[in-house]
Order: sequence, then structure tokens, then C-alpha cells
Amino acid sequence: MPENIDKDRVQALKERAISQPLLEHIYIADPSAHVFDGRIYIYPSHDIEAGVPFNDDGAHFAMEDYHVVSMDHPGAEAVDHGVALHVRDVPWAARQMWAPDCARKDDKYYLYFPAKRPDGIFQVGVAVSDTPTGPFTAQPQPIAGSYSIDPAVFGDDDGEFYLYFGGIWGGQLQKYRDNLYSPDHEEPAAHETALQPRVARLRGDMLELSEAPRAVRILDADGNELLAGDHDRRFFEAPWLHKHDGKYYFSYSTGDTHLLCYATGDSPYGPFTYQGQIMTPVIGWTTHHSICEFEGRSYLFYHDSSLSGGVTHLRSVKVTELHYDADGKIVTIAPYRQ
Ligand code: FUB
Repeated sequence: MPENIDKDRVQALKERAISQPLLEHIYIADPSAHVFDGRIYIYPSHDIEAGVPFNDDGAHFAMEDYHVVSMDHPGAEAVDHGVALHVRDVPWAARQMWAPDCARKDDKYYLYFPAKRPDGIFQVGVAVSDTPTGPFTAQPQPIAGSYSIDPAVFGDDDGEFYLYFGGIWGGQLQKYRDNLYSPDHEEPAAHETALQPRVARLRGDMLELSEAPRAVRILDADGNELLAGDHDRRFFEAPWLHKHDGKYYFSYSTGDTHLLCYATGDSPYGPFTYQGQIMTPVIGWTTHHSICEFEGRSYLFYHDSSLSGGVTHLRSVKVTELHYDADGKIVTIAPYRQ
């Protein structure tokens, strides 16, 4: 199925973009940004044109490896550190190296990544390095008890690390109930509780979960779970957790409505109460982001498909400053000027 791109619309938006791609010699997406020793490191997907036909499961996102990108500060030149991990070096994985994240503990760096096993089921793996740029060495098996896509790791002030994951449709989260897979499970009906992302505390060695994954509850202002039919607010993919002024901010993509949204809570496990939109839709189908503080300011790392002229699986990472109002609410960002 070919992609239907309105080239004039894409060009008009591109000219009004609030920020430019960090790299132009390769396509990268799904940026997970962290500051290690005063430098910004970005862990993105590495998009390629693999010639795989489009389908609703995202087979055309046929990425094979990861590059790490770093910068002195937002606005500085971005450096591509080359291949940090390739799918051929991951014993359990067959294809589709989707959105990764990285965490540092005790001077070791842990790259968390989803990939499909030979049987077509997504799981999350971890690979280890002594440096933030890799190369990373993959564990022989995926993380036991993990499933679906889009791992994001949050290190709390008490030294505990939490792994968030999940994505529906191509990300397969709809196939799980109570952490068990069945090919017969589908998305709930519109009036039922929406599928929820998952979280589990990591073991001290960062290589396994220390507990069974729990559902992350996202509630509306009345304390009710968001419903599956609430496509403007319900979780689709791309979980991220950060802390600001002592509050936990859980942010995510709404997928088919192309929004980045967030909810806040008092614990890394949630529940989180929906607050609003972080960013309105970008060029391209997917939205995926991270939020990172650098020298007292907050930044949103995100992607769009402007550089490729709107090709949804050929994306570029961008960064823009993110602001909170006096009540701690995130001010919604429009990626293209009016
Ligand atoms: O990059 C492949 C997939 O697209 C990611 O895993 C999703 O979050 C979406 O951005």
C-alpha cells in the first residue's frame, strides 16, 4: 500500500517548522535524550528505506541498528557516533529494532530496545556498554516478562529504575491481558477502559525485571480511567516518565490522533491524571518524544518527517524548549508556526 503524501501541504509546513533536523545524513526517530556528565546523549531509532511494503502492523519500519547521537547543548552541532548495536549481534532478535532508551548505573550504560523475535513477537532486550556511545553488547535473551515495544527507563531519586513499555496496533500490546499473550485478544471496545502501558521496577543489575509488569492507569479529572474510544487522550505508544518539581509526569503518543499528551501523579507507578497536550501533530504518522532537563531548562526531543518530504518511516529528530506555567502545566507546543 503506497503512502498518500500531500506534497504541497508538507512543503508549506516544513517552511514554518519551529526547529530543524539535528542530523541530515541519516534518518533518526523516537529520540530518548539524557544528560550524562554534562553532555546530551540521544538514543534514537535509525530509520531506513528497506523496501518493505506498508501495512497496519508497521512492517515498513524495518530498522536494523542503532546510532547514538550527542550534543554539547541544545542548538549545538549534533554528532553521530555510528553504529552502537546491530540486530545481527542480538542473539534472540530477528528484525525491526524500534524505539530504544538508555540508562546509566554505576558507570555502565544499559540500552533497552524492542525487536521482533523470529516468530514475529516483540520483546524488549538490553545491551551493555562502558561508554554512553557504545558499542553495546546484547544479553543473549530478551528481558523475561517483557513484551510489546517502546521501552523507556526512569531513574528515581532513591536509586531505583523503572522500565515503562507498550504500544498498540503494530506494537502488539492489545494481544496481552494480565501479562499473557493471546493472538485472539484485540483492542477493547470504545466504551471500555483503554489499554494501559506497563511499568516494572528493574532488578539491581539492570538486566531483568524485579517484579511482574503492572498496568499504568491514566485517569480523567474525575478519577475515571480513560476509555478506548477516547482517541485524543488514550495511550497508544511512546511512554516517557520524567520528574518536575517533585511530580511525576507520564507522557505518551496518542497514535492515530498524532498528539503528544501527558498526565501527572505522585508515584512512578501512577495512577496519573490526564493534563493536556504537549505537542500538536507533526508531519508524518508517528509521534514520539522525550523530555530532558539541561542546565535548568527543559527540552522536548521529538521527530517529524519533514526532511524526507513526508515519508512516515523516514523521520528526523528535532529539539525545542519546553515550558511549564506557574501551576506546573506544560505549555502546548505547535511544531509549525501559524
Ligand atoms: O519507530 C518505530 C515505532 O514508531 C516506534 O516504536 C513508535 O513509537 C513509533 O514512533
